[in-house]
Amino acid sequence: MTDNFTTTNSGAPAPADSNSLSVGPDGPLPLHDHYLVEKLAQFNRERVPERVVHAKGGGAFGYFETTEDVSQYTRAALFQPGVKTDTLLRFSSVAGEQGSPDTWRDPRGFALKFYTTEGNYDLVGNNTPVFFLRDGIKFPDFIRSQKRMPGSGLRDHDMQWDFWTLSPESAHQVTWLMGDRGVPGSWRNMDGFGSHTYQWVNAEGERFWVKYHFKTEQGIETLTQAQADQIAGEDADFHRRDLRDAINNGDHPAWTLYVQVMPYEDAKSYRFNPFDLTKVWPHADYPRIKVGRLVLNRNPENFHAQIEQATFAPSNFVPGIGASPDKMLLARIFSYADAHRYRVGTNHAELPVNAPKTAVNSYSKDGAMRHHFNAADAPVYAPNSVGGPHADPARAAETGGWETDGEMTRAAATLHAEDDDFGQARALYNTVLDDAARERLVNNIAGHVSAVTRPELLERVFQYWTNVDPDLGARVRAAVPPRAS
Ligand code: HDE
Repeated sequence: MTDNFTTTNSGAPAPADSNSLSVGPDGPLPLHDHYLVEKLAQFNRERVPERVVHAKGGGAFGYFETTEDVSQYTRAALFQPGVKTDTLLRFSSVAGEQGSPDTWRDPRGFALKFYTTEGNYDLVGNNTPVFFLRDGIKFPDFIRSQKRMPGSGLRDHDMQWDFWTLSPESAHQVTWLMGDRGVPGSWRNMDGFGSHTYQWVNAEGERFWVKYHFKTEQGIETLTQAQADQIAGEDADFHRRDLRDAINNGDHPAWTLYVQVMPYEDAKSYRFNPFDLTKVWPHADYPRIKVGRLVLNRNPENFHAQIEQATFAPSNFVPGIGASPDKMLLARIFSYADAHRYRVGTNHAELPVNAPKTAVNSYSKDGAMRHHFNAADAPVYAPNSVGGPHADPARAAETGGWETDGEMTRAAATLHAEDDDFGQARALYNTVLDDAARERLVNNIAGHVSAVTRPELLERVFQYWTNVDPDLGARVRAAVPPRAS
């Protein structure tokens, strides 16, 4: 067996593993000990900035197989019957930093990359079908209210509830968050959602609105607050470890993908604004249609290279799939690629984990860490008369998008007949939860609200929950220990 000798980063034999170069065994260290310098300098540069949100997570590779025929709704190659597509799925929590416990109460990210034959398609969702906000302009404020106070560096329940009670549109998602689904038993035992409304376009150019539902085949499992708190103290990486071990043991988790499909014209008159991210489409209105199956069967070989540096972007669409007038989605379409250029680098899409399986035939060039380059005589501009790539004219003619007009304005979206801030949270509380789940919801809220210090804020919290449902409001008020005045 050849010896396994250490080298420098430039491949030369390393001079030593345990001793720096010195003048005599007891003397000073000369600056030209480039190997000592290389080791220390490389060590200082081992981190890329963690994700400003969704920093803690884990993931695995797998495949998606389209088992049904949904070609009447979309021409996307990956969603044609029988097509199997490699995937990467990253799970995450939202507010915690890289080292935070997996079992903190939080929504979970469900970021899915499909390496399709038409380029990468990224569906970057959560484990809940809704979100706290309707307009991305409030997102930085929302996330800051869930993280750390500028002075103390501590998280603060006053800050969280101040934001939520002043943003009533958050009520549906906060009800989800404070309920059982706020702490999944594992990433394998939770559902995933696209959350937003997206657009599918079929081969004839007909447009449809869709919502994605990934139903876990492992069954839903959740942790009580007490279980979550105990595990947080014992194993901060509880979910990450569970996924890694399951796949290593050949226990490959799977989800069945369904979509709800709304005919294009229905959107205008539907009882809810179908593009409002704080709302679901009741399944009785638009039943779920089965599409296929997602399986995770391969762990990452290197966590930094394949998970920490993985970049998912809602802007990564493929033909037959597009955006919708959901203001949150439209803001995300800018933000993610911007975050990746900053966090991982200009050429992040060239990293193996982010690179498409199809050829990149673009005029992008140079920039830090550029790896791919075109032929020496390939033109660097378009239009050109020397055979460089040009856009397929058929693409420009593709339908997609939506008709719209009106004066520029800053205003909330037009309300539909049943649009409000609390109705769907009320329906969740009264018709989806059973008595035991309602009891746990009350206790979880009361436990979290008990750390609120400002009396007038506490009154706003009680009113917030009373607006969801008077019974819930009364139970929360009764469950929160009175404040010493
Ligand atoms: Fe994100 N979000 N987000 N988000 N988000 C990021 O991208 C952002 C939103 C979600 O595993 C960031 O690379 C804006 C909704 C997941 O790598 C950032 C808005 C949903 C992940 C960002 C939202 C999500 C992110 C942070 C309001 C569910 C992790 C670092 C318009 C439907 C993806 C990064 C992964 C990550 C921006 C709201 C899910 C900053 C501006 C709604 C799963 O770009």
